[in-house]
Amino acid sequence: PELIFLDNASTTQKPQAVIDTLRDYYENYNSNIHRGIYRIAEEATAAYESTRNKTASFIHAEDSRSIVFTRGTTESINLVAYSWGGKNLKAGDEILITEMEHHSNIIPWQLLCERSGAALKYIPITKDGKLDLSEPDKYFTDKTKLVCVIHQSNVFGTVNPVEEIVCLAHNCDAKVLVDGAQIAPHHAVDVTRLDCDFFAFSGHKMLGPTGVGALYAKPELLEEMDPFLGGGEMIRTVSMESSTWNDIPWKFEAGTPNIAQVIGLGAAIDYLSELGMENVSAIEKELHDYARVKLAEISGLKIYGDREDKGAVISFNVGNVHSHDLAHILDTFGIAIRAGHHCAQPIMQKLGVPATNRASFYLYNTKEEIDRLTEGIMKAVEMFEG
Ligand code: C6P
Repeated sequence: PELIFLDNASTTQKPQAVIDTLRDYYENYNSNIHRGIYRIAEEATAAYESTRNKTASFIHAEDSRSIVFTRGTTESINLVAYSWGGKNLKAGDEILITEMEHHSNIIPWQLLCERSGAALKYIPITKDGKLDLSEPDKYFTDKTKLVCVIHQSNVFGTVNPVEEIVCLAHNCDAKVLVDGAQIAPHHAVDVTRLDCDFFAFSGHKMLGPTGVGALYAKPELLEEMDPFLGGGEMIRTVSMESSTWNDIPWKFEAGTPNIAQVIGLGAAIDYLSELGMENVSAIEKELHDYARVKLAEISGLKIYGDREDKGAVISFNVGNVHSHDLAHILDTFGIAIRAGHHCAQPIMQKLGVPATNRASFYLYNTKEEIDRLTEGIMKAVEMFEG
């Protein structure tokens, strides 16, 4: 009960409503979906498919066929790399990403470049944690076929100008994939207004269970893409020689999916929708504003990419204290923060540091917890530096 959990960019705690929903499925109607001709199987199918509708409304997608359930952001991005990238990229083409990306939005493109012969280019970041879009013509060219960008940085909290990037990309006929892992839990998302082609996010970072997330893709793209995984349920017909595919989005959901987790994600979306995403953002902004002021009181503490207009994520180092040591000492005070490279090693290289500490806030955190964090850091620094 005393735990202060400030590692919400990594994963979030779950409300009782989500835990109860998982339990209800396993206790009362556990069965496979899309297959059984009996009552509980129909109930499970309806609950699973109703999450698809909720997910579409949550991110303002017009057509629920544009929502593919995956294991999370990482799988969603890999799905696009294989199924869209495999068909559409060749030597001479370019994939444009940024120096701010999480490894999940770097590695799939490096692998795709190896397979296809396409080249990977990076939009640079500035020292203060922003994308440097001052010379767009250098990066957005007629060779650019795909642009992949993180919406909110998991290291700095910077919210990138995705609408502007989508315009620049579409002007050169490139598709855009948005890594929405850190935006979907914290701010209202409207994929229709953004006009992005793909949007990936994870359920566990927005109060939902682990093992579930989604890929939004424009339906016409899903129609023309090849399947990602082969197996049951993604087919229409199978003969010994060849097969035909199910309709979208089921063409991309091979095998028995994470049924309980998808239904649990539906409960998380209900919870957030009832609160209202504007209220979630407002709570977090207040926490972030407060934390910036409090942490600034600590002598020798440096915040990376510090700015007012960003998400509630603060990366910092204090004096010469190694981030792992600080996180370890804070843990002994019952405070959980993340320390390390945050799966964003190119950012660390750019900042010239091996690692940072990171405190990331969510709607259930409080100002008292931020006071305890501040006191904890001061005590830890005293221990290390005398
Ligand atoms: N970032 C963090 O502590 P998965 O693991 O597939 O749910 O999400 C991957 C991912 C992709 N993009 C961004 C921007 C992310 O922040 C993450 C996950 C966690 O920062 C764990 S490394």
